[in-house]
Amino acid sequence: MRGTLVEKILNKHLVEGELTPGSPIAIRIDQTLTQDATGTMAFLQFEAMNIPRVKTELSVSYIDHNTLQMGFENADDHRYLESVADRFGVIYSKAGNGICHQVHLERFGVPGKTLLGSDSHTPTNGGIGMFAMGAGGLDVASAMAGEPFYLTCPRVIGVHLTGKLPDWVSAKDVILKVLSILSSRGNVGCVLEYFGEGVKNLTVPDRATITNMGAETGVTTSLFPSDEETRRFLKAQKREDVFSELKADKDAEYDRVIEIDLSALEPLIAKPHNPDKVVPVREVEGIPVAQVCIGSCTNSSYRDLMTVANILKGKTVSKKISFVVAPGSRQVLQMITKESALTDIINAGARIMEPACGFCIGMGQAPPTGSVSIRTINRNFEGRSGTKDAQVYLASPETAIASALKGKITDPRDLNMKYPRINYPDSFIIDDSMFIMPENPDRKIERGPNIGPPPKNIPLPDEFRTVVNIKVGDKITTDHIMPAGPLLKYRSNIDVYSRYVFHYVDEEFSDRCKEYKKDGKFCTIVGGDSYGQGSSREHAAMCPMHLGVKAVMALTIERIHRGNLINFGILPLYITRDDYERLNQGDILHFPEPRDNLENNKDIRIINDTQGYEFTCRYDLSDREKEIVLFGGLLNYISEKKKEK
Ligand code: MIC
Ligand code: SF4
Repeated sequence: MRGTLVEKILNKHLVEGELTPGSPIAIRIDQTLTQDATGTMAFLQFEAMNIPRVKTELSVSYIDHNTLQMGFENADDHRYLESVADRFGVIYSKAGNGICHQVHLERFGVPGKTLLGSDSHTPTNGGIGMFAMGAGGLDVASAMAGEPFYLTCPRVIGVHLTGKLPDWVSAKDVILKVLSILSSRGNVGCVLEYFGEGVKNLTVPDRATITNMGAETGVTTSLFPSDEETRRFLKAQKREDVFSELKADKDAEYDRVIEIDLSALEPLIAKPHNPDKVVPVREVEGIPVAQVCIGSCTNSSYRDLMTVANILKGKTVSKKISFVVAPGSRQVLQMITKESALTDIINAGARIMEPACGFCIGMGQAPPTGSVSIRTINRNFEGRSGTKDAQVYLASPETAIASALKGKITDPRDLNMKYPRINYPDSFIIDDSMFIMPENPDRKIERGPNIGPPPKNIPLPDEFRTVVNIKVGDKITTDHIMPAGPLLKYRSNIDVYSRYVFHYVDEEFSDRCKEYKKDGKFCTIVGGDSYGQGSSREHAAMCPMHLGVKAVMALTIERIHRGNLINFGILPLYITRDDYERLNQGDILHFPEPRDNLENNKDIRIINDTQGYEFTCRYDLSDREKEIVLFGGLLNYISEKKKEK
């Protein structure tokens, strides 16, 4: 990693360890962001840490995921978050102000700083050269408490960009190309660093689309250099003062280099149900479409919506489709209103949503049964849209809009019109009136009846028995483990939310956990390759923990989810394909000496009581992570460490 931008930023923030790829390090966190769906629990955990004021340079609490307020629960969460932000010194971004990543890029991101967010798409701010990572809420809470963030020193994959994007091909196609090369698994512990002549031909919003969806490859983060283009963007946001130039050395050493010639790209699309099922649009053109949704933190910038508006001007979309547009931020909405582009979009037949995550997280706009939906979002996991058998495709705004006009999947180059190449103006509308600045350290914290305390765990027992409660296949996402959509309102009520663990995979999972608990047994989850892909939601670990899950055994486990398992005292264990094949749902597994195994660096010994054989599981825990698991999770660890001081 010598000479890379990653090395330079990490060097400035390193507080523990050495910058040797693969080894554990700790870095100082300058900024944090939280959003309502993960933030409520993060702040409840922050409260449990008894720290009077956040210790970061800047922390922002966004309301963007669940803004529908179908009932009091959600509105109570917002009120809680507003009061807690005021009390602890956090900026509060009201519902309607926009999606956290887009707004953060516009108003707060700073090149060269570190950002930790309780959302997996936090790397969006890598578009202006931040080292921005997603993590579980508890990790973000401890960063707000001034603790460093622990991670594995990454390997740096260089993405060498040359050329210039042709007409009708845009940033989404670049990241889809990257996904087609790297796939959505096997990239844990890497960072994507973009460099080369082609970089200057991409604007900051383009770069942010690329770093945003880099999350789908499973890397720790993605980042671009900070250059004159970055300065121009910050200047247009009236924030030129935070600009600094950042770039890798000419002879920087990358672990691997991926070559992408922007000029040679064509419109691409990801087929259901994974973002890495990428094919040229040409390969699937003609498939009838029921819905087209433009929005999400990936593609909802001024450029994206102006492109859409310019293509639509004077036209109407196909009568057969439902056409939905959600701007990424209030600034984007204000800009497209000012320039009358919003009128063009409305005239074309759009349903305009407020600037929020909305349909991206299954909050509304579920497509009809078995239908095809083309979306500019970043994830098309099965069922995430709210319709189990919907066929969701991911594409650029250009491809989405061409498909909306024709009512079928269409390569935008077939629109036979001049490509509207959009740039942003010298200055955006700056209106920060929907931020609430923290003022009152004595503010009373307001809690609604749906807000429960964070669940507690016991230290890892000396010996225990678990039942294999579920055995799932490869690429199980956190959406499978802990569904969102209308259930988001239970994010601060763990007892209720836990009833829905694996709900759409195996409805009886949580009932069985409860039965086993009565019998004095814990549970194990057996997973395949790339277990825990996707969202940073710590509920995918916290709720299983609450139900008595003590171990996850999988072929591989994705980074953020692995961190969350550790934070909640669940053993993240690795098994071989043979072990995986041999284990059955219902098997009783005896852990005769797990503490002793961890303390003595030995593989975890397990006896399969049901089938009568013994096997061992590997793990890759640092000394600190072992201690956390032994204590039963990060909250217990922090309070024990405090006692020791
Ligand atoms: C997502 O895109 O899956 C989410 C919803 O933004 C999640 C966070 C959450 O589950 O609250 C993420 O990406 O981390
Ligand atoms: Fe929101 Fe979707 Fe972005 Fe997640 S991916 S932050 S749900 S817009």
